Amino acid sequence: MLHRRAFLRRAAAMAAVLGLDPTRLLQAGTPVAPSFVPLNPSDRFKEGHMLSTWYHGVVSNQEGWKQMQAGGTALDAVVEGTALVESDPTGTSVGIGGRPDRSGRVTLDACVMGPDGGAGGVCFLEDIEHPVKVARAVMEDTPHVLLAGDGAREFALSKGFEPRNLLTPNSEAAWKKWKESAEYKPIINVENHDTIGMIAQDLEGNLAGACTTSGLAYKLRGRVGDSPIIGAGLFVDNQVGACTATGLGEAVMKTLGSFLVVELIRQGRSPQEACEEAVDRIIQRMPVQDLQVGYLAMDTQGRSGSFAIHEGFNFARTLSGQTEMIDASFRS
Ligand code: SD4
Repeated sequence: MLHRRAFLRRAAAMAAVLGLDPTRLLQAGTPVAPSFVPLNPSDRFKEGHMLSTWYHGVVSNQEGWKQMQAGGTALDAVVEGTALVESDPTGTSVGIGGRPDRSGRVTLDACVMGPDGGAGGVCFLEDIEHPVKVARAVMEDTPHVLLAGDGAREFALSKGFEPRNLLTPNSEAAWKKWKESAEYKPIINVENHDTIGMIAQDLEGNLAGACTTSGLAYKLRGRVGDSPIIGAGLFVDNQVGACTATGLGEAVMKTLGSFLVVELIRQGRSPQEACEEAVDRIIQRMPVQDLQVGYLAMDTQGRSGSFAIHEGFNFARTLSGQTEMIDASFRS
């Protein structure tokens, strides 16, 4: 272990090299990047703030606002808001109507996080309309965070969720047509852009988030994306902020994108700066011409941010009950 005096000497020398005030390095918890301003805990926003990915985010946010008006928490808002989208058979990558894997079976991923640091998720789940509600049950009723496949299905049934066929005639027809050429190109903007990620801050100022999807259309059987993975598709820290991701899950998982965004906000970046940096982290690591990723983030003070690799990512933002659709800015 480094002796304290040696540590102080080393810190002072490092500060001299970097041209920093050495006392800053020695204060516990001082951010290394001095130009960013940490959040002030007393500035919590308490008028209701919601961000949801894509066009169907409007419906989710409206439901979330209804929940909040009726005394619901941020967790109620995100679970009930995203559950509505899961029930919409016209959506092609969430719940009912979600495109199947290449074997023709619909498999779903979802997770939730609450303000107390609780987290729950399900992945590779079949036959259940509301994976987001099962994720909430995993969080609230088990000591675990993530249940997969048959185990997740059995758990859902034990909780009273009814099994049902999620493959709609439309989805089945699209899958059969795809099989004729069976060309699998996971270009997110073209094939698959309905995942819903939703983050919210309620009237008490508490944060929560949910993310639910059927994942990539015609994926390999067993493929799980970022959406049920805490820190990848979703991350919430009630002291700092929340983030959710949409797009090619593999790129988000390799950079643990949502955790990264929240961590950057903790260090003093605005939600916008944090989303941009997380997108750049992907761009620095892999070729991105055929992949899309978008992040949505908020902090505790009612500020929001959004950023994508390419043009085309949009989202719904609700502040104090007023909802608008916004086109995210992008890098290329
Ligand atoms: C996945 N991230 O399974 C999801 C897909 C998605 O908009 O977000 N589509 O990789």
